[in-house]
Amino acid sequence: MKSDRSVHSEAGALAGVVPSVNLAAEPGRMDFYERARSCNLAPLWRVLHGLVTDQPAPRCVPALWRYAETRPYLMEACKLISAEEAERRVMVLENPGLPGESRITQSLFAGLQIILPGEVAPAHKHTASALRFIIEGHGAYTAVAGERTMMEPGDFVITPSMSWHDHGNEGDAPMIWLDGLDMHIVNLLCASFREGYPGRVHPLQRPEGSAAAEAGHNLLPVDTEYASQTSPIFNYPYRRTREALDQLARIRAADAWHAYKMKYINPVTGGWAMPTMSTWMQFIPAGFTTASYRSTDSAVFTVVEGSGSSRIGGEAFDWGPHDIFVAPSWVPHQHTASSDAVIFIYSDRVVQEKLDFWREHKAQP
Ligand code: 1HN
Repeated sequence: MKSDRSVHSEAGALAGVVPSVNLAAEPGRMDFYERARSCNLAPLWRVLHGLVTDQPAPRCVPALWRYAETRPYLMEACKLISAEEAERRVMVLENPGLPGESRITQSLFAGLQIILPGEVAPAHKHTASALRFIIEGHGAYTAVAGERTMMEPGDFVITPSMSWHDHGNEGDAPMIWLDGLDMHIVNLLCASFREGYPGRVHPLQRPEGSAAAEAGHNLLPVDTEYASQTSPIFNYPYRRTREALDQLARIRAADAWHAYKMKYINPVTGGWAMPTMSTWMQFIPAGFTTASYRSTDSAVFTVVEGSGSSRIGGEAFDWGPHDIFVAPSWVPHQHTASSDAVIFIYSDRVVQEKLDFWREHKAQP
């Protein structure tokens, strides 16, 4: 027979139980539950409403990483370990609601990578796709599937699933970027593979600029077949993104919820640039406050230019250039720009759309 205390703690663990379950009758069912457990059986009625929640119940919480606070840790890491020894010298942005899980949201990874002049991050490939959003520095390249691209602040660079990639810094200052990866989605589905390249770097197979020449001008070579679901453009340069937002802001009024927000697209399909992570760049003019918005995709925001503040749920976060913050699934958020602000955003929206899950709600301004 169970002690009173264990019966009480059992009842306490029943948060999420079906409301019609008579808790007073539960002690009389314990023997059945225990025998069932020995046969790897469990009663659904004790867990049902925790499994199927009325609305999103993210463990991920609103959070902000100030660049002034994170950058010194990146510099210190450089004194402790080389890019080569680390394979990738990355400090993981861990959501405070998900400590030790290498998650910035429940589905997404974020980290800040630093590479010093002369260093190489050796070639490897994996099932997970990666995006790089360049924060600081000049003169570093990434090579993807045999083609190099030089990275500049504000550039959005893609490493598709299972493509060889290495990075190198040929400049004279540290280079820092944000890495966004989908490995938690890959791992949920138990589909992860990884391989290291036998050499330090993968051989170059195409001249720099090939991808941009083929796919970067709203034109595609007539007979090329594109089998991948990832955009053939693997560097979306900031200069052109910024110009696009500038032009949009000249010809139309700001949207109440998004101000000016443009999505990065795959020119082959017109859809999102990556199959597992949606990406956008947003421009919020000085003095503008966006109306409260929520959607089922948790999103990661990286400030490129300007400063302002965001309300995310009940919390307020002030931000400036290179700060990174998170709005969890279904938590209402709104932004106020105190100077012209440009923000890079990524989320798992594209996955949710493909699975018919995605929802949004726009509060009336
Ligand atoms: C990775 O391969 C890179 O290639 C960066 O630069 C960050 C985080 C987790 C797993 C693999 C890169 C990563 C990563």
